Amino acid sequence: MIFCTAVDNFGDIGVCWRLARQLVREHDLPVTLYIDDWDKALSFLGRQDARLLAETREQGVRLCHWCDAVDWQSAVSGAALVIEAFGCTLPEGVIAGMAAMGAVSAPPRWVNLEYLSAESWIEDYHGQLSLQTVTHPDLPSAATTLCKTFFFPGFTSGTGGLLREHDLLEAHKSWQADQAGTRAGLLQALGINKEWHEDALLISLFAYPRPPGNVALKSWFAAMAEDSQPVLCLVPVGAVLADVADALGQMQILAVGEVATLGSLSVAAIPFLPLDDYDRLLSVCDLNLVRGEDSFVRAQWAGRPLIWHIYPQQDDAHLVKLDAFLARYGEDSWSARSADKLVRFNRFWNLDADCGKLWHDLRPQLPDLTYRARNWQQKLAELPDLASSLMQFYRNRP
Ligand code: TRH
Repeated sequence: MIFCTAVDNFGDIGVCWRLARQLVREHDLPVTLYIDDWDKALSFLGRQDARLLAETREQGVRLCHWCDAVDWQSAVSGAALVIEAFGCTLPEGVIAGMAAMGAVSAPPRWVNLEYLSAESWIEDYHGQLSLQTVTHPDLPSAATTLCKTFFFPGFTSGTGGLLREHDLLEAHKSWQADQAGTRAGLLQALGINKEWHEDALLISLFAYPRPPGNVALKSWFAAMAEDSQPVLCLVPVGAVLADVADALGQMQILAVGEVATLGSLSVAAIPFLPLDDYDRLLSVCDLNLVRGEDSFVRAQWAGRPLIWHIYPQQDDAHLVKLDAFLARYGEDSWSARSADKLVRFNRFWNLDADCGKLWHDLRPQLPDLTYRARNWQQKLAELPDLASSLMQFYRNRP
């Protein structure tokens, strides 16, 4: 069983759904995924037809609405593994149900799946236990102790690794083997005319909206407008389109399928793609701007240079996480020149600073950065994927 609260946006649902689907497909487990924001989950999965239902099935996963009506004690009985995603608070009935199972035989394994970070401290906390004493009137004994394990995704062998389906890298390989064909097919399906993309540098832009001004976006767009080569920037529909309109000096927000131009730059609004189509888009772009957690990981599997808009946190805690990632991403054999440009652009992007000059420095480095991004992808692929790590932990139960 997986429990997911949708804090905001789509990342929490995206990660939980991807994990659930992989546990079914590749590990043959029956999986139930409880999600509190039912409407958001269904719209993410394109399953609005199930809006009035309390549960449905999708690709072998049992999807359930996490709501007050659920009898949690019976829902959890028989579960072998309970995953609370991102420290969401489990319903009391689930805890009591697990404790009741523990009082008579073995309780389910209980895992708190944490957020992704490249910081080195997570290796110390990955796999750590927390003991919880549960008292409940329905329990046969006065108190039962449950044990929760903290599970951290990450970039090193001391962590749980990253979500990666077993056939993902093969899929990228075949999309990229005929890059021009895949790209043309995708853009045609999106209704984007050939005139916009032949010979253009292709960029995907998935980012958070910012307070009025959006210096980073404005300065970057202005710099791309001056490029000697055409650029096509694809923006999946979302709140950032208001910033895009502002950066283009337009009053109207682009509707899906519309293209606007500013010098050498063309910007197209595209639909929010189904998960697997989004992978294909990342695969054939020359540069991907991604955000949050899941799209950030997917861009790394695509083996293309990326700019990461990290989820902003209080007291700028996210900047520490950003630097920890950039330090890992830029280490090893990176040529100082190209890595430095990418690292600086990432920092300026997150600080909402002027990215204009940086873009002119970065663009010529993209071929080298593509080569580096592929090496990074290969290095990450040497680690076990997150679902397999979880399975190993689960099977090694005492
Ligand atoms: O949407 P995000 O910003 O999500 C999260 C949440 O805000 C969460 O609360 C926070 O904790 C976390 O970031 C760090 O970004 P993310 O994680 O990339 O999630 C977006 C999901 O949407 C991801 O699964 C990829 C998917 N997606 C598509 O399926 N199609 C698309 O066209 C796009 C742009 C994304």
